[in-house]
Amino acid sequence: MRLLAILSQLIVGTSLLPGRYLPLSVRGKNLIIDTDLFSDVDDAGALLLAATSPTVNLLAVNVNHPSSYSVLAASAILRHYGRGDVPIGARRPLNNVTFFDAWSYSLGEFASKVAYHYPGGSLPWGRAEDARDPIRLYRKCLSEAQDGSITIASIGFFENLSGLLNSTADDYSDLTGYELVAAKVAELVVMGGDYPSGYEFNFFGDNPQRTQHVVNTWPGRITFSGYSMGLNVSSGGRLMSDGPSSDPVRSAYLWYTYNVPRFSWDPLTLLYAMHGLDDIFEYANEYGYNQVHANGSNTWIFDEGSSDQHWLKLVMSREHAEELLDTLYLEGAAYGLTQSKVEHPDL
Ligand SMILES: *[C@@H]1O[C@H](CO)[C@@H](O)[C@H](O)[C@H]1NC(C)=O
Ligand SMILES: *[C@@H]1O[C@H](CO)[C@@H](O)[C@H](O)[C@H]1NC(C)=O
Ligand SMILES: *[C@@H]1O[C@H](CO)[C@@H](O)[C@H](O)[C@H]1NC(C)=O
Ligand SMILES: *[C@@H]1O[C@H](CO)[C@@H](O)[C@H](O)[C@H]1NC(C)=O
Ligand SMILES: CC(=O)N[C@H]1CO[C@H](CO)[C@@H](O)[C@@H]1O
Ligand SMILES: [Ca+2]
Repeated sequence: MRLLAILSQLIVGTSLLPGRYLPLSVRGKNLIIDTDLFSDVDDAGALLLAATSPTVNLLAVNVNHPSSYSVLAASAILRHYGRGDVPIGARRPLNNVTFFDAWSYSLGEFASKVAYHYPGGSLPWGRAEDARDPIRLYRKCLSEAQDGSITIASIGFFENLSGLLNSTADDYSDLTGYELVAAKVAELVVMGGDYPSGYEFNFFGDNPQRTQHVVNTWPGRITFSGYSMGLNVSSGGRLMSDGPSSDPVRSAYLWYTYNVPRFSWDPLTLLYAMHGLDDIFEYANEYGYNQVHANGSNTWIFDEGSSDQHWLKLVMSREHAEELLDTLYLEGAAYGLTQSKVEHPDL
């Protein structure tokens, strides 16, 4: 009954079926995600999109928040969508901190609950320390890939990426971190900052020096997804109301927002990282580059001599973007029902 209900939902939404947004050129795109998966649930939505996309080759997920629960939640979510094979790296030292919304008191905590209620995958409950070293994992994936073939989606902090840039030759590669990135990474897609200038949490909330290091010295193309764009698009409502009750990302949204659709910073960033501009986005600028200051604020420098950095803006209406994300979440959740090898609680 539940499946039938979902299927009829999807048929009603066919005008937005994701197939329409998948240019053949991006099939098999190699993607690595660097996520905090801690204070906001939008990382969970982003992981759902990437784990269930038929066109993405998800090579690794690195977690850039040191909570062990973030790491275990990543494992739980990947496993649910049949991607328990995707290696997970964790920033160290790990701690057992949980999110508490001491700012608005309206939001709940989801990472430890997802980790506890959906335990499993490569890092089951209590086994966060088994996660890989994120720098080693980056170096392994990059060294094994063809030149210019990797997209990295950064949807959190910059500790691991900064560490990657600073890394030196090892058994995976003779190249330094800068050389490896320059050779292998086609594009870094960053959720962070505001455009053309602003002061946003991912850039200042952890260690702005790391942000400066990564954004100001990255040797290659970067595309930014800014605060205002994600703030304009709310998603997750239909996943909460109509999604399967065994879905961990649906549960995460419910625990976090208590049924209120949530801003879509990370899911929009993943849409671009997976599909490019397509009919969804356009570049808001022709040239210039982003500069991050010591306090984590950012300013666009309109330098005509620089053209490999852009920030995104939506070309579809916000309503259309919301409907697209909600449809993709429901499709991903339906796919999860076919992939999950274990009984999950109906929460
Ligand atoms: C976190 O909790 C786990 C499981 O209870 C425990 O093994 C680990 O030592 C804790 N880590 C820290 C840093 O307290
Ligand atoms: C890497 O080196 C840069 C420049 O010395 C420094 O600013 C940055 O903090 C370092 N990153 C890490 C993760 O240690
Ligand atoms: C947010 O949406 C409104 C209404 O569609 C639009 O006018 C505005 O430009 C959008 N802002 C951004 C940053 O996308
Ligand atoms: C951060 O530093 C920059 C450059 O010094 C400055 O222009 C900006 O006003 C500062 N922003 C905040 C929020 O402190
Ligand atoms: C906090 C943390 O674990 N940071 C690490 C990120 O990666 C670099 C390179 O391995 C380490 O030096 C940092 O300690
Ligand atoms: Ca995030």
